[in-house]
Amino acid sequence: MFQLSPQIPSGFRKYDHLKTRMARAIAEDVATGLSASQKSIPSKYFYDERGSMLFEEICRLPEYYPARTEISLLRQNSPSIVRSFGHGYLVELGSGANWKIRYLIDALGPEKRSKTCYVPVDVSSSALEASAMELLRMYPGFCVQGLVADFTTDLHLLPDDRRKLILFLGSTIGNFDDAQTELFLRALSNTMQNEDRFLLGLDLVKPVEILEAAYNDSRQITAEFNKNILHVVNRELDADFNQNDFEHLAMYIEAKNEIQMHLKAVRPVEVHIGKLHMTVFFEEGETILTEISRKFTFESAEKMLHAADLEITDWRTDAAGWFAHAEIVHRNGG
Ligand code: SAH
Ligand code: AVI
Repeated sequence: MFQLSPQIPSGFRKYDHLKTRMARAIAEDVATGLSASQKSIPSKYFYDERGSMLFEEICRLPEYYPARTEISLLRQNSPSIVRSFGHGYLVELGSGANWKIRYLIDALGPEKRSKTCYVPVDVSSSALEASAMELLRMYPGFCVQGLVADFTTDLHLLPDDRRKLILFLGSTIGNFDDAQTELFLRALSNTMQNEDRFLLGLDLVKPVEILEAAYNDSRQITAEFNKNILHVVNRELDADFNQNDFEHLAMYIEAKNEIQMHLKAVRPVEVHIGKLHMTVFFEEGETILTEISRKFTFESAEKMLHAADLEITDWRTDAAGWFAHAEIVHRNGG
């Protein structure tokens, strides 16, 4: 991947690692997911241009507390996070609209900013490019090196010629199941040098009414977001899903500490997926699992991180204890 020359370049560069691989990946993932007894489609396919915009709208909803709660944490704590980082690479995994990084870039101040390069990593090339341009309008001359890549498989592409602060915000780690979490944290841990830092945003366990309202908003934007995955499959794989055949379902499974989002068939449905030469049948009431969103406690976070040789050095929550930022080092470093 890119490494910086002694002179930090200003402006935007993009490295697209997915260009040729995405079409094959979605075909394989959808074929596997829709052949299982609990049908599923991976949540990373929400985020085409429309899906990324719908997610931004979700972040502005009154019911979706994670976004504003995390922003309040960043507003308060960015100066101290930046003090312990210094300068180097600010790597943001699943960077989306880049709203949150601005608090850290502001906290860097002009001198450290001139020695820092922002590396947004996202599957959504459109979101990555649009938000990089917006960032450069706000911070002319800043260095932004975007990486279009899948953070579940491509962390080896991260640069390693300077100190890194790796950010994984929004509790996106909650969208992984156990096996994906383990693989992801192990790969991340392997990319971390002694002096690197990892800032992880985690949505915490809380009363079920608050959690379920966040995924069942009154304007039904989350329902639109959920159904957008059917548009993506129709477009990418020449399928004929009809949105009206499915309804949005989101519920908290207390035994697993996770929200599950499904699309439920409201009648018997037959779908043809042209590029897969596949026909899929749904009984009335049958669902497609589109996302899990796990909720954490300090103990569960510490356990998953320890398993990957990662150590929490700071744990900050808002006053209500709804959302946390864990600052993390490699256990052999720190
Ligand atoms: N970090 C932002 C956005 C969270 S939404 C925030 O906190 O508001 C999740 C983001 O991760 C989206 O931008 C989506 O495109 C990206 N994403 C989802 N799965 C991904 C994957 N496997 N690899 C890279 N990016 C992914
Ligand atoms: C990106 N991710 C952490 C969000 C979440 O809350 O799990 C995605 C989302 N799904 C529905 N609303 C928001």
